[in-house]
Amino acid sequence: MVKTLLMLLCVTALSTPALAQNAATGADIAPDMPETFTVNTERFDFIRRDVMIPMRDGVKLHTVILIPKAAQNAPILLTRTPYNATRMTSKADSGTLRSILQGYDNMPDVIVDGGYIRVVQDVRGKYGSEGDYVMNRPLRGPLNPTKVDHSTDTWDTIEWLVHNIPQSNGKVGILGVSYDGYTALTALFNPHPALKVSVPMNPMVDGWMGDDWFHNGAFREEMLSYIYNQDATRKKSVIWWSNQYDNYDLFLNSVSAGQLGKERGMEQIGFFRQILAHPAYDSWWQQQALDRLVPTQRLSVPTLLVHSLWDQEDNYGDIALYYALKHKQADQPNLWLAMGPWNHGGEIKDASTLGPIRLHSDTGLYFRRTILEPFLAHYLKDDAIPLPGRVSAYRSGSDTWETRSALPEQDCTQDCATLHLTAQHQLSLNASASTSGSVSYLADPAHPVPYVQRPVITRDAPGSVWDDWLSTDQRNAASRPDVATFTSPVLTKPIALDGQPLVHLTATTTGTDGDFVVKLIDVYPDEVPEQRELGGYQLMVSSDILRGRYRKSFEHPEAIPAGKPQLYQFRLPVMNHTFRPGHRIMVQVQSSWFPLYDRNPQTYVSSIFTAPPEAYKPATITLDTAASWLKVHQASPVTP
Ligand code: PG9
Repeated sequence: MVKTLLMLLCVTALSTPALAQNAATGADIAPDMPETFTVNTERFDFIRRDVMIPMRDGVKLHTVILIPKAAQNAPILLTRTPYNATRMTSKADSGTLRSILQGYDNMPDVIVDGGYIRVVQDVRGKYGSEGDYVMNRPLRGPLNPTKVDHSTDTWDTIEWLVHNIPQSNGKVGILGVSYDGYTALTALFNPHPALKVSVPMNPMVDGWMGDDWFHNGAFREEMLSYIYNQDATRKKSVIWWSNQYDNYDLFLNSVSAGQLGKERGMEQIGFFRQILAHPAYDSWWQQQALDRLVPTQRLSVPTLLVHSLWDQEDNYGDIALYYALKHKQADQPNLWLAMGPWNHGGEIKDASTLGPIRLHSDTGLYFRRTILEPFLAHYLKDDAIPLPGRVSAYRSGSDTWETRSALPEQDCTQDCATLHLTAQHQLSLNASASTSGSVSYLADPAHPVPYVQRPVITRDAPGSVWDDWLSTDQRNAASRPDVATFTSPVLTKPIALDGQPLVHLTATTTGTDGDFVVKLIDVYPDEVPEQRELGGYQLMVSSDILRGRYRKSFEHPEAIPAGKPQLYQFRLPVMNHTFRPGHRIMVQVQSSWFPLYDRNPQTYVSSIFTAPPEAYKPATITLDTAASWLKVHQASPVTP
């Protein structure tokens, strides 16, 4: 069991009177516990302060401040979180800062070795903080008429910190993963002058387009448990329950995500009601998307966006934001990007493997030592050289780090590789190959394609493969009749692809709605002597889903005319991968990815959240291979 408590300096005993009456004899007996126990911290290497910092509206936010005893003129590293500041700063039964910071969203090597003062704050409405919680509280504006948001709360916090920590040098950096990366981004609005650097890692940026809640309109129903745990109570005191071990059964039996949420009483939760009310990309989503909002201001704080190439939760937003900033102004003097072969948050852990694949080194350590530490030190301590390149990118396949001035342009127009689908289930890089014909499959919502091998176990529960599902073997999918598979010949030379593949599918369906999942896959050679279990492994390198009703507009869904060819065009997540000689390139196309994404009934209904059981019908999907391909930037081949 995780040892917590230990760093809470004062523990108030629950027993009340100092002397309790002995019931039998009537005599007094002294209890063991003092009313308040004070931990002797003389031999700790840090000072802990638990404070309530007042915000401009009077609400006080619980903040843990950890100051190395040797600190003098030290910069502050701040994280603002909905995940319990006390838990995040109480991980060990030890008096050393390094042990205390072993918990979520801490990097003892960076923080302790760097001599930083560590500050972790509960956002308003969560755990020790006062006020009301709102999921990803929108910035002040049309969706937030109050005087406060995360940007003002960050400003007020920094103002307090720089005036109340005498050991600090008055410079603050904000950083964090996922939700805590989202709060690091919101700090960029009207930033406090003492905020010198922001490092949003795997931040949630646009919950509808491609981060936690939807991807291109398909709802991520595996996130229902997160919403339940996070939003039903302040301190996660009720948690998601299920009477079924396999989420595949649970979600199938519940018919729709809306129905399951209702069965769990989730209509009591404001954010769930918002989700039900906003299935399309309407102004409610648009007005809180940070890739739209951040570029409305000059990026004045040096910002390092950190992206995981196998991020199972937020693999859209930071890259969308990167391009949005670059489109606004090609030269962004305060923008940096690092991306590596990580799952969500993998960069702050040991990252020597990608799923079962052994990498050449601990890529998380490399990132922290050679990218993050110098970046922080340069802006917070003025004593190190700046990063050599604007983009530091790990090239999977060849296991190398690259330094570049920019990502390739978002939609490839130069040096592009086109991967053509053929009617013979081949994938051809040759523009003159014969591709005419079609490939069909039957998509049946009664037997959706599982996104991982069953049983599908709830994220965070023992046995769940959630963290690594993007790097799981795709062979199970390839052998299903409702997954169309297209494979290249065995490569004789390396092919290095990077940027965001653009999917261009032309298809008909016998239904009036439908989903398209496209997966770009590296197929390993049949025999991999140094790691035999990788023989024939099918590793996704970029994949995503498009809900067919949004093929023309994300805001205004439209039924699909049955039997009429339609274009389904969308971008896949960024990749930076070399397919090596002996490997093959594969594309898989399927119409469900369940139960990560809710099932499309394949009959057009106004909201899939309330689709009745009779709307779920099998449909035949036919891909016109002559008009179906993927296009992506081809980098010069890098041979390891
Ligand atoms: N991906 C998680 C999340 C971020 C923002 C909103 C909801 C969920 C997280 O890991 O924090």
